[in-house]
Amino acid sequence: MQVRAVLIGAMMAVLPLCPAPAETVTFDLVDGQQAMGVRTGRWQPIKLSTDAPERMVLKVRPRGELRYGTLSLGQGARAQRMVVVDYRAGASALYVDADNNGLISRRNVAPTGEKGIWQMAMRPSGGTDRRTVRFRVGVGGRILLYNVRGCHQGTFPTKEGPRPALLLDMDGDCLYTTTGRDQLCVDANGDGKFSPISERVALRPSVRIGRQEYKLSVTPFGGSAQVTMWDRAPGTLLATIPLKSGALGPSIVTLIRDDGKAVALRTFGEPIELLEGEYRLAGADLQVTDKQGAGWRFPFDGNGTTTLKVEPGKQIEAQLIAPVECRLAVTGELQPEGELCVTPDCYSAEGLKLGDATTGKERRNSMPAIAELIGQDGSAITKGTSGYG
Ligand SMILES: [Ca+2]
Ligand SMILES: [Ca+2]
Repeated sequence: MQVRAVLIGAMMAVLPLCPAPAETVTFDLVDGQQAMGVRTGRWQPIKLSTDAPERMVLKVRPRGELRYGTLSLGQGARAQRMVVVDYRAGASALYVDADNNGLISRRNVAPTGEKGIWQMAMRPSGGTDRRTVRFRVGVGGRILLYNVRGCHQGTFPTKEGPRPALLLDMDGDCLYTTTGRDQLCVDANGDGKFSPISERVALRPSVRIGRQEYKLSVTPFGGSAQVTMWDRAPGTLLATIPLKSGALGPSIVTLIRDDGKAVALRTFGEPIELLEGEYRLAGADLQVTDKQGAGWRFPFDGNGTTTLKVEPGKQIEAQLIAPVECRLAVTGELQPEGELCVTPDCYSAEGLKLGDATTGKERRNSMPAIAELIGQDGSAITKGTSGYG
């Protein structure tokens, strides 16, 4: 994908040039099973195995079958700590290597709580606050379930003033990250509740709460956040899908903006207005008419690796979905008397995977028109399977 930035002087003149100031807000740990009516600490599974880890010293006498798993709390190499379940139906014991020294002794036994729930206070790696972690064994003893009790509570700036807010660690690693399932709740309308649609959102570098968008940077353990109210300004994208020959029909390229919003691009070869932000390619559905007049359809999907950065008052130009390259993938398993199938998978430069191309109503395994689509080195790429007896 080639991107070129062009400044549009006329647009710059009408756009506000001073960004809103960032505000630092603080969040405090609330060690409760509920905060403002929201349940904290979702149960997370840890897979248990009967294979003992290599570096482990066991100084307890097992009464049942030992099963091992890994709990990850905090950040860095020391985030992972071993858990050992001495499994006996109805009378299991749990050991947690909370101090992370690879040694399991009587000191590591988790206190038995009510309803078979163990409870231990632990400091996540790299963090300062001790967290209450609760455990229970799943039915059959193949998984251990745990939850980290509590969340972080603070206030969040809105145009109507500060509003109550919560940070929720939804994946149980004691960290607030923008790549996982963690969430932010802000009672923007001040009714004492968090609307699940407009006031409870996935934690991302930019979030929309109510009608306002914010840029957001939260410290890993949730103590504070930098918050900037943000109104996205428009920029311009000139996207092209280069074809060596043939003609592009009505096609769609799907982009996912940094706030998770999906945008369908349908205009190619002429500039269109898009709100500023980082857009990631997430799919495409191209319709191409080849030189013989036959119509082809090329579906792409997957998680594109490259992003388009649309900046206010600027135009970027981007070539999309070209070139396409092949990688060999082994499909299926080699049976004793069977055959091994090797399939060339085709990917766009952005990392999108080409699905089965179709022409007319017919579904085909080979795609002679693909060379027309990529047109970079002129080599024909066909998609099919080769067998080895
Ligand atoms: Ca988390
Ligand atoms: Ca509310």
